[in-house]
Amino acid sequence: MKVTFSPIIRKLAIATLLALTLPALGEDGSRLWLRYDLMEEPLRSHYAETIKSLVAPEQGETMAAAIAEIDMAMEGLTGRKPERTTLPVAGSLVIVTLKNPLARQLVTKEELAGCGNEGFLIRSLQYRGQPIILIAANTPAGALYGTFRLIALMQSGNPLGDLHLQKRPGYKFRLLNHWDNLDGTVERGYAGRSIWWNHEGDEERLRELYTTYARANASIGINGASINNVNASPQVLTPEYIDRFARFAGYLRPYNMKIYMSVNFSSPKIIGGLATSDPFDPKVRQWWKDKVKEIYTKIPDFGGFLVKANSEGQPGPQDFGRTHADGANMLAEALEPYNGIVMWRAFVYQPEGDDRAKQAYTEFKPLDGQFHPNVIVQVKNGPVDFQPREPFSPLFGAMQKTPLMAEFQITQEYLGFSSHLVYLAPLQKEVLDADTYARGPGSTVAKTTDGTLYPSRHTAIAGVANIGRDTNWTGYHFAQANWYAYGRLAWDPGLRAGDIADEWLKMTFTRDERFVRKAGNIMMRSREAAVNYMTPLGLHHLMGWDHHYGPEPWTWFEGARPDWLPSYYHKADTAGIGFDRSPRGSNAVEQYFSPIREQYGDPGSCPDELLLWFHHLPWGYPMRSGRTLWNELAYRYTDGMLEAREFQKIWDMLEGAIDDKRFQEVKYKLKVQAREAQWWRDACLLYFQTFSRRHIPAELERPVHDLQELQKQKFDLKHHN
Ligand code: BDP
Repeated sequence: MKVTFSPIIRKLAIATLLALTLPALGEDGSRLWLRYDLMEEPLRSHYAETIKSLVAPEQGETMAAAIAEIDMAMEGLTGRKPERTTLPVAGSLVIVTLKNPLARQLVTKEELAGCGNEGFLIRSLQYRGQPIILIAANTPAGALYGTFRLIALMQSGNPLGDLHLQKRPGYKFRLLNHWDNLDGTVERGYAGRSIWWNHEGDEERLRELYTTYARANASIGINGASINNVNASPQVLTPEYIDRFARFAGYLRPYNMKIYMSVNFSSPKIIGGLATSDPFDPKVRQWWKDKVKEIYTKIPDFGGFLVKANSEGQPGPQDFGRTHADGANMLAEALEPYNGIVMWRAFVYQPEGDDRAKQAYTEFKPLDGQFHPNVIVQVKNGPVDFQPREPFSPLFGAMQKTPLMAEFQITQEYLGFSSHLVYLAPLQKEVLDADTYARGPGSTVAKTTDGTLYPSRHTAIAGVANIGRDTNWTGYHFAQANWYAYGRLAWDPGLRAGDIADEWLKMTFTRDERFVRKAGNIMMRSREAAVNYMTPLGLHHLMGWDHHYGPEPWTWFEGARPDWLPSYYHKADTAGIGFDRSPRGSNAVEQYFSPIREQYGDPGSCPDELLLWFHHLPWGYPMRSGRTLWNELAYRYTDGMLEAREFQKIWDMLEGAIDDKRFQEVKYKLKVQAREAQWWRDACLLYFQTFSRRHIPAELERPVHDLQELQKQKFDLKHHN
């Protein structure tokens, strides 16, 4: 029998079908956490009732951005944009800055003083007996951040009944560092080519791209980005490229984001035609002043320079017998009249040093107090180089007269690229919360950098971006969480990693409680799992030396001295394993304050997690767990591997809770991760086994690969790259 439908029913059916399938089809990750899909009841009505109209009387592009955002969010979440009214009525959302007379009726100047320049308050209030919601700030930027926070509250399903929120950022400059090259490649980028460079195309599409980028950053409070690689091409300072920077600055400006530039110290010679780039040469100093003036003519709110100097072959002031301070101060002087800043990196790496972990402190600590006030020294979170786990850099707390900023890596250079799910907020928290004891107990890294312990005009934090041209921006849906969490922590280092994960999951996937709990559980376990299957117990640099992907504990490092080969970092030998940084060894522990110095310096009190970072110990060394060191190593590797398998099992339980496209994509990546966790474990254990001359403990599964197989994998990987 042929069933026929009336045209109206047919239309309705098609519409319903489209409504049901479109969001799912559209779940390609491109909307990040700013997915304003229709809320279910009763929340939908609750939000629609609570925000029926909008009072936002101020002009300006940042206010306009806030208004556009709340319109978009309300339309998406509730199906209806708020009406615009001039005066608050029942159900109005009022967005104002202190400048506006209405603000002064609703909030006092003193109350707003606590919000600083970029903070805000959100309150449920009565206005002439009518319930309203107020977002108030001292500046449009604060109003924009408040608007995004209110939207996030709705996206994560919070009731809007009784709001009383006051926030201000922990750091003044909250930056992303893009390591993007002008040819469009991205150094250590795993999400496709650069969104900034060599990306010509339809102007409208590009505007949309940069606007989404800026919205995403504003939604988490990031207020600046350096958009070219720290291994900087001098070309960025040519008029042609300055114009491009200016164009990008225009896209980001409404969202309170400033543009920064990485500069090459040899620029005066290379593009300026000068005989030298010596910072003491008057012509060189003038060249930088003129350049900076040219930049500010085109970009009045330009943020400043980021500099990698005398590191990994980059030029710098030491080439002319000058110090880092001499170099930084020359640039600072040029930027000072425009309130620009210099972020001078302390990542100085010359392979010939005796212990790489000591180098930054050795070079920078003596310069404390010599930098101009608009210089911030940018210090990688650990003393070496973004390893899965490092102790905090001893420079934190040690430079007391120079503002320091922490640099984290969001792109997963040493943590499985965009193939492994590794949620980085626990790593960042571990560092920010670490106690340096610089001013006694409680002198956390956060407090030594956010102005609490050493008041300074400038406080800042940086994250190396994981963003590229991939549809989902970061190469992996879960890598978006690392961008998100970094921004949230830069705004408020006191937030908890688990809370940020929950919030992100709700906004990005679904508010389904079971999903959030289980996926959040994977996220919170993921970093420790990766540490265990890659570099447990404080080991580091066991990966391939050039590509940094996959295990190569037998690796040799370019430029390393012959006597380092092949195990400069892990020092495995027949007697034991680990880098002795105690007073008996390189004495890197001396760079820490007491009692950290003593605690780390003695294997009896050094935490297991950092044991082999600081000590070379015999294979039979008795661990706290009751195992020998060798057994503990095998145990941890196996544990990491089993965790990765467990993540697959947990994820599989979540089928149906989210759209199938993203579910399957994550499922596939988790499979890759689990396989590679085993690859890491087997390669490292088998390799160390040859030194330890020990058997893999009977209770643990034996590694499956033999050495020949390992060699093959090594070649496959190199070949592949
Ligand atoms: C290392 C990266 C290298 C960067 C360097 C840096 O491998 O690509 O240029 O850091 O931070 O980890 O400058």
